[in-house]
Parts: sequence; structure tokens; C-alpha cells
Amino acid sequence: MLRKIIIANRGEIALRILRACRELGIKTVALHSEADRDLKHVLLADEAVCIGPASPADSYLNVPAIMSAAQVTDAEGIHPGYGFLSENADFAECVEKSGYVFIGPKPETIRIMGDKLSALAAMKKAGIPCVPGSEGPLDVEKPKEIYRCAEAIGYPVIIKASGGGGGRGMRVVRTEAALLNAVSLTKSEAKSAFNDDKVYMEKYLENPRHIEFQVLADQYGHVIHLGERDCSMQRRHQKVIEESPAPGINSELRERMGQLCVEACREINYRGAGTFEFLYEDGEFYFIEMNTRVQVEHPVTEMVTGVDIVRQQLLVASGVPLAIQQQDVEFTGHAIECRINAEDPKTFMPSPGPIEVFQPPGGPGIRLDSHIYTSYQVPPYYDSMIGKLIAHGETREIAIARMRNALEEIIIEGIKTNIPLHTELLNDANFQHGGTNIHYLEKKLAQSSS
Ligand code: MV4
Repeated sequence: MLRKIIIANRGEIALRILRACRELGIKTVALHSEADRDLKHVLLADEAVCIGPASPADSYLNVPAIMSAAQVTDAEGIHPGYGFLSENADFAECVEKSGYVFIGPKPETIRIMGDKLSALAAMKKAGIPCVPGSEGPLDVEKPKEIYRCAEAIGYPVIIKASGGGGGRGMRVVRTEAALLNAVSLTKSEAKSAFNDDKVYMEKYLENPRHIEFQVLADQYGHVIHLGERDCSMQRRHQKVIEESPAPGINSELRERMGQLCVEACREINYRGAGTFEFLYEDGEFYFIEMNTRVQVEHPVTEMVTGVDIVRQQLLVASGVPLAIQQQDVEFTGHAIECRINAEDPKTFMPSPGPIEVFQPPGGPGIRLDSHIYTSYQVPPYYDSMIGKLIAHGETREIAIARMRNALEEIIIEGIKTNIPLHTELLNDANFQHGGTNIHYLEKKLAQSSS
């Protein structure tokens, strides 16, 4: 087992990782910025090292400072959490080349998945269904090929940057007249944003749901899936509510898709926790991206499967064979997660500042993953998410009822939060019927503001 690890992150996920380490007897080193001295996990960690000023570029993204901290504390591994350096293949490579364990997949896997065209090629080869699209990058020197590709797919199409992902560098094209210009614009934006001007084309799906599958793989080729999550409730590519299972996905479809993901992991020698992102429309799944990190929404999967995903990440990284067989994974009940953000519920403007009163909710099936406490100051330098409220129940209806209770019970004073938005969404008839898609929230917000 790893003896001591660096937690190279902040906030709730740093605390989540610390808790998993404690259970396994792994010593923890909290790395933090000057603005994060009072984070809960910093106070609880065995050791803490300040790695730089508040600005992420100077601290949580500061690779030399992180590597120095690993050296002076004699750590064996580095957990990157999510965001920051978690999907940076160069960082993972630096960690491994320096003789530490990167708690995640191999650097080469991160590199392949970071390039969306190479990720698509790998998945297609492994038999995962993808959106109809161009074979490889578009060549602006060959406009006829581009027109022919769009005609074969049928309009509307979407032009995506290979270096993008998560909603960055995309453009929807609805007519032939707009096609070439859209390709050129996306290409030049991609060049400046990602230093990679490769772009590709896909059929644009108008009203899909975002459904993703969680996988776990050890270092010896044993792979399992933990079912799916529906993350369709989002605004500007920021997820707001996630749930598992996805409404309307039956166990037969779950098994078929889960098995495809497992086989793909074996084929690419995947290691650790991973997520296959799909668009789901008219009963069909289409792979779009793979995430090689632990995700914000991992708790909903933990609640329905009983599998501690962060614990499994630490075990796999320690070289322990996965002790869970696919047939042992049972999906029990339904879980919903609300991301609690320090922001204005109407304008979505960040609302940092002091937490003057904090009272957590409770009751059966309620879990709160949060680092906040009374008198904690939410700093203005980072993501506004201050916690995740998760409700589990025997049925989706019970999970919703428990979430509504918890949203009423929780007290956070001193800053604005998006809790009123969550209450409104939990009371929304369309959400209650499970009939939403990736555009639902933005359309609802546009209606309520006009
Ligand atoms: C798409 C799509 C429709 N058709 N691809 C946005 C984030 C990135 N992961 C992929 N995205 C999309 N790709 C095709 N062929 C619509 C989106 C999309 C989206 C996807 C998931 C969650 C929210 C979204 C919001 C807007 C657009």
C-alpha cells in the first residue's frame, strides 16, 4: 500500500481524498495556496505545504512547486483530484519519471484521451458507437471533401476542435453556406486556445441527454463498470444536478453499454477510475469523450453501488488487484447530487465571502461532501462550488423527496448560494418525470427571465 501521498487539489475533493487515505492508513500531505491555509483538509492532514500564491497558475498548477513538495515530504504518490493538473499528461509523465505514483491512468492514456480525435479513433477501434462524422481532421485545402462529408452526414453538423472538450471549441453548422467559414473560424480559435488547429465534423444531435459510464480498472487487466450517470441538467457546460441510474435506461441497455466500456478499457490497457461520456438520443448511445480523472459527480455512483471510488483509485495505484467482480456490483435505488455553488441563484455571479452560519442537513440517505464550516471564508480565486449534496433512496421519487427536505434543512448564511435554484429544479414537473435533456435548464432559465 502507498505509505504517504500528496493531495494536489483543494476544497471538497481534497477532503474526500483525505478521508479515503485515513481509512486505508495512508499518510497525507495537503498542498495549498496562500489563500487556502484554512481549508478543512489542510487542518486535518498529517502535513501541509504552502506551494504558492492564491492564483492557480502559481500554486495548484505550479508543477515545480508540487514536485518539490513531494520530494521534501518523502511522499510516494500524488492524487490530482479533478480540474487543475488532473488530466495533464505532461504532469502525469513528470510525476512518474520522477519516481512517484500518479494516481490515475498512464500518462500515455491521458494524452490519447486529451486529443479528441485520437480518443475517437481508439474508441471506434474498440467497438464503441460514435456519432457519424469525418474520418480524422478536416483539411481546409480540400473544401470539396468538407462539403461532401457534411452532405453524407446530413445537416446540422458540428465542428469540434480536437484539442477542445468539455464544450470548448465547438460550432454548430446548419447550412452548406455557413460550413467553410465555420471550419476556418473553429480552426483558428483552436490554434490559439489549444495550440492545435485540428478540427473534425460530427452529425449535430439536437436534443440529446448526457449519459456517462463509470469504470474501474486495476493494473492487471481486471475491469468493471459501475453503471451510468445522467448529467443533462447543466448550464454553460457546468453540471448542476447529476443522478444515477439515468431515467429510462433499463438494465439490459446498462449491461450492454457497460460491457462495451469494459472491453474498450481492456483494449487500451486502461488503469484506475475513468468515465465514458455519451450523448443519448432516441434510444442510441454515441461516445463523445473519455475523462481520465475522478469526477465531481462520483458520489451518485458510490451511493447506488456501495463502491468507494476514491478508495479503489488508491488501491489500484498501490498495485492491489481489484477485489470486486462485475457480478458482485449491485445497483440499489437511486441517487441525486446537487452541486452547491457560492453564487447568485439568479445571475450566477460568484458570491465569495464569509460563511456566517452553517448547519448541515441530515436524515436517511443524505450525504454532504463539503469542506465548509461556520466562519470559513470562501475565497474568490477558485471555482464557486462549495459542496455537493447527495440524496439516495429506494426509488427516484424517494431520492427527490429526501433532496427536497435536505435543501430546506441546510442553512448557509453570509454568502449567496444556488440552493434556491436547486429547490426550483427539484420541484420542476419535467425534472420529476425524468424528461429533460442537455438544453432543458438553459431554456427554462431563458423563459423565467422573459
Ligand atoms: C455534441 C452535441 C451535439 N451533437 N456533439 C458539449 C461538450 C462536449 N463534451 C460535447 N458537447 C456536445 N457535443 C454532437 N455531435 C452537443 C454537445 C453539447 C453538450 C453535451 C453534453 C452536455 C452539455 C452540452 C451542452 C451543449 C452542447
